[in-house]
Amino acid sequence: MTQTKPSLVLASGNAGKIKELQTLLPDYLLIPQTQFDVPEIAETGTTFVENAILKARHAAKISKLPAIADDSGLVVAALNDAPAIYSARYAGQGASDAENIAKLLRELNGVPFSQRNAYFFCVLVLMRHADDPCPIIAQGRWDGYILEQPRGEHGFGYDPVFYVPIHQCSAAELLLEIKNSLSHRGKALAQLQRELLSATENL
Ligand code: ITT
Repeated sequence: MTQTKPSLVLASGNAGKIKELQTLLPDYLLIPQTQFDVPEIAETGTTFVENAILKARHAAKISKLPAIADDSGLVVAALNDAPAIYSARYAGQGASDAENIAKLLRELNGVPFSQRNAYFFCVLVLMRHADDPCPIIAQGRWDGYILEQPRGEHGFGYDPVFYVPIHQCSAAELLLEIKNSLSHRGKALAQLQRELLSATENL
């Protein structure tokens, strides 16, 4: 007998995230929010968790299905923790990954490698419905350093300048499976999945 997978709306317009989350959650049917004509919502929060809740609630409200959102970014110590929640729009609204990377490298110009430590942070929020008073919230962190030049072709966002010490390469030089096994998103997903096991029956 074939069992249908539970559906979750994925409240993201970022193709890189969608690909990683689909690989990480094979037991769920993840439906990108564009299929429900969910427009992007302004990310007006000041923390990752606030923005993730805003996005999940918005997608659940319009689709009338459970929704999962990812708010994530890069936190750089030498830049007083910027760009963080502004990572996607660091070089301005609608900036490309290349423009954001170029700005990051300009801001870090002259900073020695030992002071270029940084981490990616990811908050995942699952809301069973738009008025869910108890959303499932999970988070993960991935530590590394910011390189002086981009390297590698995989991944998205700041991956080409994020140095991964244990593999001695950039995140964009890692295969998707390896990145997922180490990353902020992979760790947040593992935490979320533990919670989901018990929550699924309530979906
Ligand atoms: P959605 O809100 O539609 O999901 P977004 O790209 O605007 O897409 P965020 O506001 O959460 O999402 O911004 C996340 C940014 O942080 C993303 O655009 C990248 O620049 C960066 N980022 C997050 N995770 C990353 C990763 O795994 N690798 C590289 N960069 C990442």
